[in-house]
Amino acid sequence: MVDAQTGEDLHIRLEETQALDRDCTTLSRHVLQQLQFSPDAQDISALMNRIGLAGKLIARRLTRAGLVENALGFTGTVNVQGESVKKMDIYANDVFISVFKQSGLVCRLASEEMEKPYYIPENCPIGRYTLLYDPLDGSSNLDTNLNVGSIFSVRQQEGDDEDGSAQDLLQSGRKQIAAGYILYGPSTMLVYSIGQGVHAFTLDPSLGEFILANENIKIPEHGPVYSLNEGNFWQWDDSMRDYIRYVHRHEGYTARYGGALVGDFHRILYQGGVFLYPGTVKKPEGKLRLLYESAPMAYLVEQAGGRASTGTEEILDVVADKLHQRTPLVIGSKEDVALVESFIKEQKRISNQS
Ligand code: AFP
Repeated sequence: MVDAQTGEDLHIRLEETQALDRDCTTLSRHVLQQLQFSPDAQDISALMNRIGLAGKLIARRLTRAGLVENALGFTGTVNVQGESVKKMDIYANDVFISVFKQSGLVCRLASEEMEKPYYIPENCPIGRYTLLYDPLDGSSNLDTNLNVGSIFSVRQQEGDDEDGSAQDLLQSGRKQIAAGYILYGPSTMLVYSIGQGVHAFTLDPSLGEFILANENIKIPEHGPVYSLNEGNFWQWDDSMRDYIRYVHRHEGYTARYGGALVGDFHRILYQGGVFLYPGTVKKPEGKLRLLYESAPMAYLVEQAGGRASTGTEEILDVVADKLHQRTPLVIGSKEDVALVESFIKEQKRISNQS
């Protein structure tokens, strides 16, 4: 269709207008739109903005890490989980702390890299939130320039935690008021939820802004991908081995595993399927941390219409009994999570009979 006066193609003009609208939805504007009538709108928007800033700083460092002396490799120390710490883990951990200093928003940060939560005295007591985070998830991928991510979760600060033991954090994942992750892949993406659906933003490096890419993402009810470390096959119990034999014998399944939860989960969020990190004989609770990894991802997947389970219980119902607690994780499309659970149930039935 052509404009009679200007001779301009109206379809092109319309497409340009729509493209402009889309380009203008930044992360903070999106949060404000979602929380229009809430008294917390400004605070949550500012908080998400700071998380976005942390993501930009970490992404910038990662882009050049191979060229910067001393950016990669190990520090020579081990963290509270007994894992070797990488220099980038420490950098990313400190970035989150520094972006929240003097913000007046977050009183305390708890991360898998720190034994105890970090208090920002100048933000307390006005800071009403606690940030829990995994600063650089999948950091073993760094040596080979593969994807990594940051995972975050926001909870209301409850009480003043005078003894610093963070007992108030030992509650179910349903206490989270926001959660999400930043994926450092070919592009940097931030995916978040504040309890009103799941939304994805892509970092436009020329603008330095996270721009809305996908709104209200819904995970398919079923998908072809199963994602787990099959190298642990003989460490699992029979139920997991039976599940794997089942997917090997049936058409329509395909394996994908990248060794970083954020990337593996991101694929499943868009394409459907299931990610698993089950317990092993030696470590029945598996590898992933409840408060920093499993619970935030569970919050997202439920918001997207999927499920997250330990295999026997919804992840969001699990009450942590310590800050760095681990938990088995089965997360993804509803039908695929239920299929895995059915093998666990069957195994229990057989063991109870014998
Ligand atoms: P790293 O941060 O030590 O690389 O661990 C990543 C992670 O916590 C999670 O992102 C992966 O899904 C999982 O561990 C991979 O563990 P495996 O190497 O045992 O498969």
